[in-house]
Amino acid sequence: MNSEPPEEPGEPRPPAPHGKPIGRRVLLGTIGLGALGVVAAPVLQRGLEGFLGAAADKDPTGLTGLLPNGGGFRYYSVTSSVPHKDATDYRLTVDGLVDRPKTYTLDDLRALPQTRLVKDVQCVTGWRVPDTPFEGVRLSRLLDAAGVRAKAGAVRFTCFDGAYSESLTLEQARRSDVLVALRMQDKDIGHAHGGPVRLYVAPMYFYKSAKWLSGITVTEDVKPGYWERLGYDVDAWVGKSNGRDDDPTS
Ligand SMILES: Nc1nc2c(c(=O)[nH]1)N[C@H]1C(S)=C(S)[C@@H](COP(=O)(O)O)O[C@H]1N2
Ligand SMILES: [Mo]
Repeated sequence: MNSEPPEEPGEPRPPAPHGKPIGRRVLLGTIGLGALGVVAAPVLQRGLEGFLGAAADKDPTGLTGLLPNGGGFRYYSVTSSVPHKDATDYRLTVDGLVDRPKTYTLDDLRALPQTRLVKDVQCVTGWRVPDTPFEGVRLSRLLDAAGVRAKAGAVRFTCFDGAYSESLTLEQARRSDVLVALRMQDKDIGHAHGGPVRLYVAPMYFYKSAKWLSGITVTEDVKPGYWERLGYDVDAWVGKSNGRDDDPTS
């Protein structure tokens, strides 16, 4: 599996990690037929493809991404409701193939050195928010503190919405532009944007940036996340993964 973006945009994209990549339109058709059973309902209500993906389809220019709709961001949640957590009850657990599993409170995370990144946010359906500041703790710092074991190869992320998950290879997870983010747009991350803590994977499509982050588990191999089981790339490099080919708005 590639852990760095291909050098040239014209290079063949990396294969999906498990099986053949599914094009977005094929995926939409599949969901439309209800063939995905249990996942279809939440996807149709709130999900990337069912709701906003369909909106993006009606806007092949991608210009809706530039409209003043809450600073350009669109709200996504694959669940219809998500509990609210704050400094009193938020917890982030780091476990799996590590020597020192640990549970952090929000204050624990705030006390660690914070890194600020200002990059573009890019959703796979085409909308983009340029120059968005994110601040938080480098994921690599939390991994180093936990002591990743030699046989580990990947990291799995889970969320307190109870449904979403994401994955990175260990090499991707250790990049300096991957944050456990506490702040976005120079504010504490609010509930709608996945607060109090979300992942921020700057070089990849925004679906990698899991909201309402509650678990970081070091694993041997990549466990495909929510959208990845529906055909999206684990290696979701902006402009160089399967979002691009299928999406006229990106
Ligand atoms: N827990 C969770 N994280 C998630 C999602 C989600 O549905 N649930 N959607 C992803 C997608 S597809 C996008 S584009 C961004 C949207 O973030 P926003 O709601 O802050 O704009 O969150 C990503 N992280
Ligand atoms: Mo997205």
